[in-house]
Amino acid sequence: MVEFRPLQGSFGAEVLGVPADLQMDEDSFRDVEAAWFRHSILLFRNLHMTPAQHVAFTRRLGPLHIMEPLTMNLPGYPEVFVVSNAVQDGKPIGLKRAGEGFHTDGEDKRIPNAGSFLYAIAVPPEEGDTLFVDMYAVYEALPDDIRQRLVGRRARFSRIDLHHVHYPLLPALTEEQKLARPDVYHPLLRRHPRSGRTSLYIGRWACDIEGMPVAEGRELVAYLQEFARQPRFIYRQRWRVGDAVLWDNRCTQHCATGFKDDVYVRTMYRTTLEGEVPDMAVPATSLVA
Ligand SMILES: O=C(O)CCC(=O)C(=O)O
Ligand SMILES: [Fe+2]
Repeated sequence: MVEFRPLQGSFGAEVLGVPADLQMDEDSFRDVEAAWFRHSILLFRNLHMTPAQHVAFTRRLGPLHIMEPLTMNLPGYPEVFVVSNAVQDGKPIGLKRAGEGFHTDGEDKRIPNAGSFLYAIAVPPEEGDTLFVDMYAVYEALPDDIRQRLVGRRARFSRIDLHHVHYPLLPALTEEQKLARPDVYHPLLRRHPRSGRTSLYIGRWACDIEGMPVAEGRELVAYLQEFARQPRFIYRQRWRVGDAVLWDNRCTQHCATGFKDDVYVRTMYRTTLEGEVPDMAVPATSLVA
């Protein structure tokens, strides 16, 4: 029987009683999926999955997204994106220092990714944790006056404006790259299509707020980002080899933390779910009264 052991209140659960290759019957799978919508992140331990099994499990949750360019994906498995500092035959096997900064995957795209499933292949003996933020809890804890200001609002997410801030060591975006990643607007209060719950939807590519003076929008975005970083909303995943975390990008944020990457190797395989255009939540009157 599949069981779920809560990680931090209702946020996150460890899944017990599933096969190590995650190939399970339909009833078990439905239990796992329902628990995912209840807890937003699921931790699996001691897995032994081939890349094909990793892909097969994720595909049961929805259509998969293939990360482009394909240079950072596992050879033969375009659905498996590699986060790693390892170098093989003089070539990096994956993307180094991915996701160091609170974000939700694909937030800077018109159609952000619904979920991601990260599997630990090699981990350093210390550090290299991932932080996950419960954005339902953040929304519910916001001061009333702030929540009121967010109703009906969308934030502007911009790679173009923030590329040099988040990737100071990378070359500037070319005109072609800018055209490929235009600014997008997403509702700040997002309704989850499956749980029906409202979360604060924000991440590191958010700049300012549509229809608000730029400085005021910037200040509010900075306040929200800061507010969401409080330890009471955060679960810290300390990775062991064989761990995998399935997270919901619609109602969580995450942040990779550093480690001694000149000393240790850290390699993670990630499958990514396609998503949908975010829905704006119309908050219950009791919360905005
Ligand atoms: O490596 C990690 O801890 C997370 C990296 C990340 O942001 C991701 O895979 O989406
Ligand atoms: Fe990420």
